[in-house]
Amino acid sequence: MTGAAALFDTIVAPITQTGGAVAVVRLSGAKSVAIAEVVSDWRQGPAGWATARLAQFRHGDEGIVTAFQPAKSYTGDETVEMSIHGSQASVGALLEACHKEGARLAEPGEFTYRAFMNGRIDLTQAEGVRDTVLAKTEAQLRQANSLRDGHLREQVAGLQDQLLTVLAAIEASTDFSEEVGELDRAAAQNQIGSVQVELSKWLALSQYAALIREGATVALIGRPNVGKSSLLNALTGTDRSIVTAHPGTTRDTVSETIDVQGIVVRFIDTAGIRESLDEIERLGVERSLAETNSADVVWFVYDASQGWTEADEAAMPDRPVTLVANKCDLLSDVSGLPREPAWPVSALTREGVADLLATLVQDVPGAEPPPVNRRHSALIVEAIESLDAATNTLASAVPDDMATVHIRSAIRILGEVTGKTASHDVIERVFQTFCIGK
Ligand SMILES: Nc1nc2c(ncn2[C@@H]2O[C@H](COP(=O)(O)OP(=O)(O)OP(=O)(O)O)[C@@H](O)[C@H]2O)c(=O)[nH]1
Ligand SMILES: [Mg+2]
Repeated sequence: MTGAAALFDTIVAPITQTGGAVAVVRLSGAKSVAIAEVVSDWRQGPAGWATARLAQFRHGDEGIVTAFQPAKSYTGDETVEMSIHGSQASVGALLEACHKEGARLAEPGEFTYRAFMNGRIDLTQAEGVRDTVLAKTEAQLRQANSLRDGHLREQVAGLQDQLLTVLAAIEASTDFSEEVGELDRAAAQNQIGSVQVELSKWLALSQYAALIREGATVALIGRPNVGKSSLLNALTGTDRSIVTAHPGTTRDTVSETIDVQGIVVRFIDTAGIRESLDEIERLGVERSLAETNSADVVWFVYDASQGWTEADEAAMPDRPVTLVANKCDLLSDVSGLPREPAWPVSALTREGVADLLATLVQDVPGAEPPPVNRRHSALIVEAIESLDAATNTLASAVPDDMATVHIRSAIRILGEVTGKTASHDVIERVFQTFCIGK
């Protein structure tokens, strides 16, 4: 995929997972039709584009062949898609036959890479394709669709246009000051400011986009027997974790993932924290502490029926936690909990469990966040910095055209988001995250 010459190869790969009843093998590149005509009895014919037709394959299978002309294909190159039976044997034989006729096995993401190189899509849309394939929740799918539809591409282009207008005004006033007069600095600063405001808005919401994309991990910690495992089971509606009346039941970390209003949340049940002579338990406690450090959120569970004890205090980690007061079914009144503020719950009756879950998404704004991922937000931070430098220059005694350097750099950085001005390395890195056949 690296060399420019590789773009002229005809490539082939299954675009479906193996193991299904049907598999689709895609050929893309100038020799696609010619190869398909050798490996099957299919003939393109005079008006054969985008028409599905049954064909017999030389390796013995039969299936449907559809050819796409470059202007209308996914990759922007001549493409043929062959649907055959999904067995490994049949797919393998067809790939082998295509290979013999000169097709090279496509690398992961190479079909989409070609679509990008042929200008059919930008880098954000390519990322949208990848995210659509990987989406597990509806919210992830909405974000992916928005990227793939070119939503971010258009918005970035809009901001680049605004910056180009400012750039033109500055350049005109420095090059043709006699004709156009002095630069209206306030107006230029305002225009730059409005781009910065928009970028900052994206950045502020990007943490929610990340939450949707990457999900969150919640570690359940606390001393033994307070009901962490019971709570994991209650939260996830499973019997994932073993529950007994004996303190020290959970020895290893146990995790279960659920969808909380579109966010993939992985709950991690841990071994109760206490000093122990038992080596297995001690190793379990070490793992609990490690999970405590790496989780996005920590729920510290205590047994409300016993009150807040010294052992609870001793087990408290040195990081912000949400206190969860479990076994509230054993209390007649939860208004005066032994340690506040805490979320009163009962893993037994499930009282309060839904409210506790809701705390994970309470700060998520109702509106859909822009589909900004980590790669984009790092660039947005850089673009904002360049624009800061531009406004500072315009506010100083330095000649106005010094600001153009910073504005140009902001435009270039935004171009890295869409891939227009991205280096080969950056582009490669994006496509390395793709799966085969995409
Ligand atoms: N009444 C009542 N009992 C509960 C509740 N939650 C857990 N228990 C009981 O408390 C005991 C310990 O529960 P576990 O879920 O195993 O506790 P744990 O914190 O995972 O304990 P370790 O794994 O030993 O650290 C069991 O007998 C549970 O049935 C609750 O909300 N109410
Ligand atoms: Mg347990």
